[in-house]
Amino acid sequence: MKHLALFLSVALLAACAKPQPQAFHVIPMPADVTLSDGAFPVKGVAVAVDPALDDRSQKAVGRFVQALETATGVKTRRGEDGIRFCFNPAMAAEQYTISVNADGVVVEASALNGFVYACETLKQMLPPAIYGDRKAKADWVLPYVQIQDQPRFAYRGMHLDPVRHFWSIEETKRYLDVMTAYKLNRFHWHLTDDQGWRIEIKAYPKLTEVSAWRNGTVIKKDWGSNDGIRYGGYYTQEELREVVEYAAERGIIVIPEVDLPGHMVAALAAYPELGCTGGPYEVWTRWGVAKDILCAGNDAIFPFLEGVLSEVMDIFPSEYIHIGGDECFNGDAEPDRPDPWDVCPKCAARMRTLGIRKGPQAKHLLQNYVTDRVQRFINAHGRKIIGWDEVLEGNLTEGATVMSWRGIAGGVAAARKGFDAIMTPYSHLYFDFYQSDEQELEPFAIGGYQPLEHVYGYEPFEGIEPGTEDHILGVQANLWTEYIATPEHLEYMLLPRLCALSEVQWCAADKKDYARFDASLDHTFRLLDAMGVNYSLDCRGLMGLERLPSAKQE
Ligand code: TNX
Repeated sequence: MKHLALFLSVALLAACAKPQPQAFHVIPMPADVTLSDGAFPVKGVAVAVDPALDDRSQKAVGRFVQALETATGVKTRRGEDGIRFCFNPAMAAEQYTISVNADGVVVEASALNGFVYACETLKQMLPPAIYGDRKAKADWVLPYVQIQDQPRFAYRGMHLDPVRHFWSIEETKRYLDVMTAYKLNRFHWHLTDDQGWRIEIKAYPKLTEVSAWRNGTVIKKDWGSNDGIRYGGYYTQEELREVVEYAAERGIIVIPEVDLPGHMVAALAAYPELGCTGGPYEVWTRWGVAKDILCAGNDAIFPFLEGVLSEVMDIFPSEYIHIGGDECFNGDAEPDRPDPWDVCPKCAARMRTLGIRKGPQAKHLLQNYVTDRVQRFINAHGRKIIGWDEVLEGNLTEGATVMSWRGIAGGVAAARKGFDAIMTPYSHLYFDFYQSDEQELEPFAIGGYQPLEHVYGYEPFEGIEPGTEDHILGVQANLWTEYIATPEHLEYMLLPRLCALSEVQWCAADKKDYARFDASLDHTFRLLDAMGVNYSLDCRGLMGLERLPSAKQE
């Protein structure tokens, strides 16, 4: 009896001594997860990489191993008895599996994205310090688990506006790092607008000499004001290629946007002959919607746009090139001035040639003409266009993809008409909006109110006509930066809302669970701390006492 008691207590002690994993906090939650008791230690673990992995996948695995060595402070070794990365050609490109048991860890995928996502899932199952850049004391174990995972949507995007405020290459790479951690795969880079031009175009040097710089910036919404500080910047083609490669190594495609024919005042400041009035124009110093746009009646805009887009397509290998198309009419800065296309003789002549009759549709049909010509040029180079949902007004040419931003209506209509669409409605996915309803305590923002749970609650198929869902390629959030001037503030607006976005993009609708997501937030915050990126603690909407757990319990 004594012996049995001794045996039992030793067994109990042994069980207790067994490393225990922490709770499962992976975001976005993988499709299938089966946890079991036990954990596999990974400090100084053996790593084996299947030589069938392509170069970028090997590199991605290498970054994971490096992170593990840095965080644990111990080198890994080669061997089959630890973590094995295996090539499995039967799997889809973004799919992966992870198996952890007493024999070790087996990761399987068929391509870069699968391996990148498997590594991020492994990292999120480890202590958050794995995302840091130094050795940390922690329980370096992986839970026994079987994971099978793949995304719901193929297009999982995040947008960034480097025009209204400029973000360095290093800051942009950090943004991409955050996207990688949450398994996003499209970076929509809004590189041109009224307040600046950010792409070096060799054929049009004035775009960087003149258009990249503005004479000051409006202060908040005091429209007559100007801070008097010359502001601007641009990316050289070499830097742009560096970002494309950095993203590609992480399974992210960079989609550049050249916004046309509106949001072009910066370009007009350098090449005023491309506008209806001939200028002079100044790179805009205020926010809002400008009246002046490219002149649709002037043939010279096409060689200009083709020259710009040729260089853009050379830099960016993306299948999709975003050509903007938003807010061409009813500019708010000069409410009493007519739209230039309504009064421009060259535009009137173009309308006559095209047989466009006067009326409310005329301007939209003229915009269709510009979009169509640019689309044909892009298609002739083997690429496709994406346009903001205004491109759908009138007659959009087959093969275009619509980005639905003014709510979901654009996406619904696009899918009904047989166009592909990306959902990015400003009702849910505008990260320049406030996250807390106590706005006076928040950094100044454009307006709106999109707390974390609201973002999380977005269902991309809601409102989409049954049978047309296949046209919804995916989901993206936008981060416009009129009122965001520092990297800390940028990250504050981005996070943790991007984490909520990632579940909208990745998880099947029945796998989403806000309570479970919310319960992982503390882990998420520690992970972001380790990455050294900023985030909002007030993202749950309510601030002050009501947010404290003690107050909740009462
Ligand atoms: C609308 S979304 C715009 C941008 C602004 C943004 C501010 C879109 C296609 N156009 O030019 O920055 O609102 O939220």
